[in-house]
Amino acid sequence: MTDERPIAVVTGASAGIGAATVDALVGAGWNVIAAARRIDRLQELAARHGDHCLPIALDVTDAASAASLPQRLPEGWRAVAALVNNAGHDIGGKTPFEERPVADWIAIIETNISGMMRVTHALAPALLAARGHVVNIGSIAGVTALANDSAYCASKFAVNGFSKALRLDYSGRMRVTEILPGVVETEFDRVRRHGDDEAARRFYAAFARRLQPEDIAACVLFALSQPAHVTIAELLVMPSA
Ligand code: 8X3
Repeated sequence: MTDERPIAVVTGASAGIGAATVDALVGAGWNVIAAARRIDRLQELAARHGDHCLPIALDVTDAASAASLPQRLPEGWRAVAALVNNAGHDIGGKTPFEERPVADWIAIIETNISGMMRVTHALAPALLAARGHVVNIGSIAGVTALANDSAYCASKFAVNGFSKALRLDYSGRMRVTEILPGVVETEFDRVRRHGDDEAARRFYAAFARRLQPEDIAACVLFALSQPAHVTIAELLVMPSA
């Protein structure tokens, strides 16, 4: 790869907001490393983008997988200038706290906050060298409590605190943005409900309007497209009705 396009890493890139973000960034002139656990699911996405998308296996809950990410990048893909921390889930969520094993709740924390920290830590040297940009996908659940979603809210409030503090730590050296979406229509809810399509359909149908993954990808691109003296700190994004 010899072109001068800037390089971004997107986690959780195999579907939903992650895949839409890969599409948007490649379309806007980035080369994108699309990272997710299931590399087979990244192949179709990568095939759409030819040389401008590199699929790579990444399990953010696996310390070795995250820590080795920079070394696993091929030459020409190592000067990462942006990281979009999108990997996250709410498996078992929308359930009263006592009704599920605590391990389920801790698994949400493990992916949504520990995973985000692992990948950010691994890529921090490259991002600092590039005077780069971290974009964390938070949630409205990071500033407002949602009923029966205590672990998810805890994880997203943590993402909000992590993002705010990281922005201070790296002021002048690296930009940090948090995007906080309201309800986005993806496979997120079906995964949350262990594949129950009908329950997911009912959940999204309860909202008059839902955001689409492309709406959030456009917000990521907006944040990344600002001139160097502008930091989009937080974007709270809601469906219009
Ligand atoms: C999105 C949370 O409950 O709107 O982060 O699907 S929910």
